[in-house]
Amino acid sequence: MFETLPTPKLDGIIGLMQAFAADTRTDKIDLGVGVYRDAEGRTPVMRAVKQAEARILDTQDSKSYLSLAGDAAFLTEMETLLLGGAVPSARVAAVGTPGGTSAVRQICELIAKVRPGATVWVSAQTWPNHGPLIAAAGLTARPYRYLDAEAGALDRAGMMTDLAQAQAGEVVLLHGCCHNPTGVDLSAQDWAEVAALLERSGATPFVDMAYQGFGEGLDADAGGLRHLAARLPEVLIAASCSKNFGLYRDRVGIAMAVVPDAQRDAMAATLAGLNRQSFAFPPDHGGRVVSTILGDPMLRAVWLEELDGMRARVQENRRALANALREATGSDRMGAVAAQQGMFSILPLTEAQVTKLREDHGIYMLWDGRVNMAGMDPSRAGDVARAVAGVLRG
Ligand code: PLP
Ligand code: TYF
Repeated sequence: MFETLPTPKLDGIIGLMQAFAADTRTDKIDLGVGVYRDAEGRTPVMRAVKQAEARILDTQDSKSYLSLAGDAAFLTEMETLLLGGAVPSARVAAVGTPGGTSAVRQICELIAKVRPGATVWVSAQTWPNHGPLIAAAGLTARPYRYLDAEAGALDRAGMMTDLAQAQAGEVVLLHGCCHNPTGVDLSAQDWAEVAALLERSGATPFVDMAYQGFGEGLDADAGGLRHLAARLPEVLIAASCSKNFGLYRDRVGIAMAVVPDAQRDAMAATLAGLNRQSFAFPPDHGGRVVSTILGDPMLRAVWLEELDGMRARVQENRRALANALREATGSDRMGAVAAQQGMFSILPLTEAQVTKLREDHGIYMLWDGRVNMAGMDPSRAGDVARAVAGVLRG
């Protein structure tokens, strides 16, 4: 029956991971896939995670099924981490999902249930998985302007003009913080302006939060989301614990909807039903690690200290690369890299220049010039900057 099955093109980021692994050059540098790396280039299991896992190993007496929504303690702790009490719990419905990817997909399926084919506005540059996940649920992605490439900053006027066209029954996808791929985030004032636009139009915000804690800090990074939740009747949320708990392959995420009290129970049952039709019970182990850490003051302190260290390292790498680029190019054209947030920035390179960096210098980045700031040790910033300056000169 599969004689005519075509070979689909898979995720380009994963292709790049495989190419990097196969590259035998010892001085190669991986600025591709978005995983955190320490000074030795490792993606370690966080200390608090190891301790929580040891505790779970000792005390867990059953692995029997729980509910379709997953572990209640995980859902409650995540609600507090994300929303910080901005709305009463009586307005919040949530389910665990296998990673943030699945949370995005489940929210898209939720939208499709009430508005088949609905428009989802996405920033013109966005995570390469957003388009396929939106399309898989039969929804229609429509871009809004986002990055002012020249300034390395928000195209505020372009964004607000485009979002003013979003209507009730349409959805606006926003990155909660640490925008992937640009590193350009909204200020508190920008969030307030977006909230005012959505309040006027009745369009529904959908916040994808994959890097809480990597920008300015746990609460500051959720400030925009909390503002929307406090002000608007409906907010959709997909969050990932892959980066801030380092739980990537354990697949820990949450799909959440903030709705008026009267719709909360229907929403909770609908989200649970969506889980049932795709995988039934969400994976439990990683979520239990998260709730064990967040629910214990000692483990929480250990986790926060390590997360603060990860954020500081990414910021240090940003400054190191911005300085090295200034030195190597003799210009401040890429100076904005220092001020951007989270793991990613876009360097102003063509796809041919990106290919040359990979082939001639063993420096791997995404086809659109996206670099993962955590992929590099500051001691290699000079090598990266000189190679980038070289390909820019042609
Ligand atoms: N959303 C964005 C913007 C991301 O960058 C990622 C990747 O980490 C995710 C969602 C989901 O990641 P995961 O499925 O690994 O939790
Ligand atoms: O953008 C990234 O690199 C991360 C990791 O299908 C990732 O978000 C990449 C591809 C993918 C899922 C996660």
